[in-house]
Amino acid sequence: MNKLSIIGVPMDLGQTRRGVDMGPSAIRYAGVIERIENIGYSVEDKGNIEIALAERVHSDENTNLKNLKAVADASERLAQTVSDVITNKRFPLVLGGDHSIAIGTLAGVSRHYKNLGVIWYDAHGDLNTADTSPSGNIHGMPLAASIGIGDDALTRIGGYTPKVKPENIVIIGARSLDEGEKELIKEKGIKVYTMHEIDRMGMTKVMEETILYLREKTDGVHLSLDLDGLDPHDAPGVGTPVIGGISYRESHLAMEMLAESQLITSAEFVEVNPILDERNKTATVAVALMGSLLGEKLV
Ligand code: Z70
Ligand code: MN
Ligand code: MN
Ligand code: MN
Repeated sequence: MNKLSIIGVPMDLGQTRRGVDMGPSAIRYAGVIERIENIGYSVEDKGNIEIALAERVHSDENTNLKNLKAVADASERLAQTVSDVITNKRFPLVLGGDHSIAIGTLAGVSRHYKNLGVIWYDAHGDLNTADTSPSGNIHGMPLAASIGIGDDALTRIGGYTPKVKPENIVIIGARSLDEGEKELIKEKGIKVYTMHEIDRMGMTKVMEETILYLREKTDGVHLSLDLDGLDPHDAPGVGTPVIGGISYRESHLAMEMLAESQLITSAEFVEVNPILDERNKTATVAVALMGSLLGEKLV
């Protein structure tokens, strides 16, 4: 595929820190369009999905899920936009925004595949529900919602559930999982490479196994990359940094191996928070990783 569409999602309603809504601007400022055009893609920027202002959203007393209705509403519109991009035979590249946007992205992507695979590159599992969440933040729930677990308002975006089968998911970089998430991982048989496996096996082997595993099972693979999967030294501009993460170089290697595999059919880069960043470092890292993912060559 040599045509790509950028979709910005200035979402900050899935968590409580301000600034992550500026992620799409920071990533554009870091030169994403030119970077991808230079690889040889025809790039269209579809602008941003409209997101309600946090100051104007009132919490619903019937649920502990923060901003549930506003997140669900944005997810529906994002799903439709992503789906239209794929219908037009373009590669959707979604820029967040907090990770709750994956609910909408996956709802749009999964309409087009019978056996969608997902790579969840993240320090967290994002497998919470209203019952297990320590925070009520929906950005800790998108993977659970996508396998059909959680509030109907989140699991039924687009009118169907589930979006992804648990056995088609690979989590990479996990190092901060809540108890309920650990139970769900075991119960559903979700494949996880924690930091322990990355240290022990090396990123090369982790990616070789991931690619082999998903190639057999799936007819398309979505990459959902949370910048907090990287070590905070390399990606400081995130709301919930967790030390001991994946390095910049390991991440480039992972993206280059995904490019070689030609497995990835859609991608999103989330949780870039320019207010917490150091001179737009994290957005710049995100753009560099997008370059490698999309086939940029060093020589
Ligand atoms: C915690 C929760 C989370 C991202 C933090 C944190 C979840 N497990 N997700 N940052 N991207 O509140 O559910
Ligand atoms: Mn906002
Ligand atoms: Mn996440
Ligand atoms: Mn995370």
